[in-house]
Amino acid sequence: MTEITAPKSPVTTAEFTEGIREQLKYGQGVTPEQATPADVYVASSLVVRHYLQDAWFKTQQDMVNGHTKAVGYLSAEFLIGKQLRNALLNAGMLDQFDAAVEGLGFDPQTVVDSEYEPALGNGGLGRLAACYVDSLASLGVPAFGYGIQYRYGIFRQEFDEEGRQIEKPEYWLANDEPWGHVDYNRSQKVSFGGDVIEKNGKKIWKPAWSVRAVPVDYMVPGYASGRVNTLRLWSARSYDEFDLLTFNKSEYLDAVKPKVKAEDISKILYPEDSTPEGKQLRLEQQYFFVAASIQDVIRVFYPGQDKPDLTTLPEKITFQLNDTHPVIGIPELMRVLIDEYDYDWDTAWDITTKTFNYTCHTLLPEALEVWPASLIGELLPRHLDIIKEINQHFLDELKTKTRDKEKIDRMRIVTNEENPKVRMAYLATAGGSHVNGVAELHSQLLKDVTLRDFSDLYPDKFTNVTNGVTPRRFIRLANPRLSALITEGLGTDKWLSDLELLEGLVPLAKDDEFVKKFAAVKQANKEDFAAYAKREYGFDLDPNTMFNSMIKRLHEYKRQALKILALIAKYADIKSGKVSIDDVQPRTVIFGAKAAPGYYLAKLTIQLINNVARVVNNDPDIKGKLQVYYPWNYNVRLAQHLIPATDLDEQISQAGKEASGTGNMKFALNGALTVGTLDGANVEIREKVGAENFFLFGMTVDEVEALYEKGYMPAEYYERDPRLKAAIDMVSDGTFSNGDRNTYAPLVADWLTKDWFMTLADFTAYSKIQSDIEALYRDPLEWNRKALLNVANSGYFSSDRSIQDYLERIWHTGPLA
Ligand code: DL6
Repeated sequence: MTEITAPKSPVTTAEFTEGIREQLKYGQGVTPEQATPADVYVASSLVVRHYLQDAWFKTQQDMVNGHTKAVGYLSAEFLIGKQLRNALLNAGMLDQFDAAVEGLGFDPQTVVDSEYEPALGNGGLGRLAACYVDSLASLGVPAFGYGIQYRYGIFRQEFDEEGRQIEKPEYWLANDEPWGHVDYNRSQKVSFGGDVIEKNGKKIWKPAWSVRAVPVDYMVPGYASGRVNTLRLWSARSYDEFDLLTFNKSEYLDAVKPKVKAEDISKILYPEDSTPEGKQLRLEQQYFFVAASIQDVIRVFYPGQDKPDLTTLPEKITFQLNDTHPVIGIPELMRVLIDEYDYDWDTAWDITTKTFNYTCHTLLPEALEVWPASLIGELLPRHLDIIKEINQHFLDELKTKTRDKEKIDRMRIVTNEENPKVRMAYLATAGGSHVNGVAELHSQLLKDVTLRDFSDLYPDKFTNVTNGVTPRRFIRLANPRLSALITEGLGTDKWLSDLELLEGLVPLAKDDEFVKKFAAVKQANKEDFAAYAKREYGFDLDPNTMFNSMIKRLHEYKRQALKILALIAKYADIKSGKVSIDDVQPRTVIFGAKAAPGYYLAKLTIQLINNVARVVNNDPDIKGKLQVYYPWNYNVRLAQHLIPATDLDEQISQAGKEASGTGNMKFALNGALTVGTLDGANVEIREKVGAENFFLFGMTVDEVEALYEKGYMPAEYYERDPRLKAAIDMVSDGTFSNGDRNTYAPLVADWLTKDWFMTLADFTAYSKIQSDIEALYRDPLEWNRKALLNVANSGYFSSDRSIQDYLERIWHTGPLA
């Protein structure tokens, strides 16, 4: 008998129906007959909120009145994805919703699809934050996610006639947004600019301007935990609707300028990912949300107290800094403690270092934020003072730990140069209790390379927490067929909150009948995806081909170029007759990726992929055996459709560059096989699923380093491998640019002369592994057996496990009693 442990629903179908009717009537002002699916979506969301309200109150009360330290997850990005279905699942109301909506004459899927996706993140880092708030609530750990409610999320990607990326604003708040509760009565004041004066030996900051930080609260219901946490996203509002003095001079437009400037702070998410960014507005955003969050925590945990005992702060909350973006929180907490609550330096530093921890999400040195001290001084003059003082104290401490002057100099938080800079990763490492990387390999490289001096002198600060993903959204919601089969195989659905139970599927990989059922699930998902791609993009995918996906940000280190060059080489093989078309294993390659708007080579790669797709898909010689599709505007929704339908996943970054990856985990959990390098979490995935169930290729971190050391000459690889040469020549000769030889010249020049991420050096190995992949795919039973073993052995990659690791290694707290 199958044990179903789904969360107990707080509502009956009749109550849900009545709730929708009420909301339609009093909220939307329409009758059920007049209502559109979008109206029903809004009404249903409000019904869900209504039934979560008591659990939300109780969670907050227990958090404030109890003795369990809370977690404050500070993140500039929360890529939460659509809310309704996820909230219904976690709160146990899915069936009631479906029945109620159908009863009112609507299709539940159409209603759910009416939700506009909040795209408040660039990629992995923001999506991880969303998985973590889900897991925190599901484990019953009291927590706040703190971030920004950007009015414009990551841009909407379109392609023009030439296949180039066009960026369009993503105004996701243009429609009703029923999830965010705007709480004007709990706003906070955040100030900027001005001067620091000294009075009676005390420094006093006289800011020049302020904005009002208004919290917009999103409920985060845990799966079957009965707990509802809060994601508090700050929205910037102006205090000065009008500057009346200016207005009286009849300069109307100037009069609204202060409002516009203040509100600009939460207007737009920076569309950068792993690229340096030095804009003032970004620093304003960072300070804006952390300053508001710190004040908010004091309000929540020390209500109504003029002189709270903030030495107890580290017992109330632990702040996790999600990358360097919120690191300005360290000097801010120091400022609050010293300037506003009169603590001395040492006490303030003790509180601060016990309260903060830092997660690093990159290995690219250029992605570690470094701010010009002058900019910080202009915007936050008191903070610059404090940072300089932290730097001085830190240097003094280092002198007690080492005599190596060069090392001490290398570790400066504020650099010693004419125009000094503040290294935010160093500030975070010095100012927090723990530093973690996001996969074993990444954490090791952080210690050995990026933060080596720090790990030498402070080895105990460093730890690892391998990333994870929530099985609720990425298996149960994205892949209902597989979920049902897992539950059938295990005889329980408890795996949704204890993912390591998937191991129970291992013996079933020997059962051909079960493997065939598993194969049937994949096939049905592929057919669904083909229908979705037709509907949404007009693509004609053949579900009887291998679906091979590469979805992630477009970045040179991730090496979409390797994939497209291998594809071109295959095309050239067929065209030249080197490979008979009858021997070609039919394959559909699907890309999904946005490039930062200013990232020229990445955007040129997008153009190339689109044009390879155009040429290959329309070439009658190929007879549909090789198809390339690039659905635009890759987002969480597309991921949820594509991942369950994928046979082969690409994780082919240069070893030592991808911090972790989380797509790799989602694919393995949905029964795709991975072709990948020994990079990021691939290393652990391969260990868990078994080397024989993973297609490994390419140089290792050590080999990459050795080649850099020796002097890398990409042109040698071009000359050495005729298939690579043929592929690059086709890019140069205008095959994919209507005969124009200039279009891709910068890309080709980069490959042949620079190729920093060694795409060319790994090409031959990557091409070779393709024959193993194709040979296995020709044996569906064996392929699916291995794919099933991927599912069975990937339970470790649940974000619930990651959160358990954070609780034990870093936060030292747990669930509410
Ligand atoms: O940790 C989440 C995610 C990792 O899975 C990716 O490997 C990593 O590239 C990404 N990092 C960033 C940081 N960019 N910056 N700065 O997005 O984090």
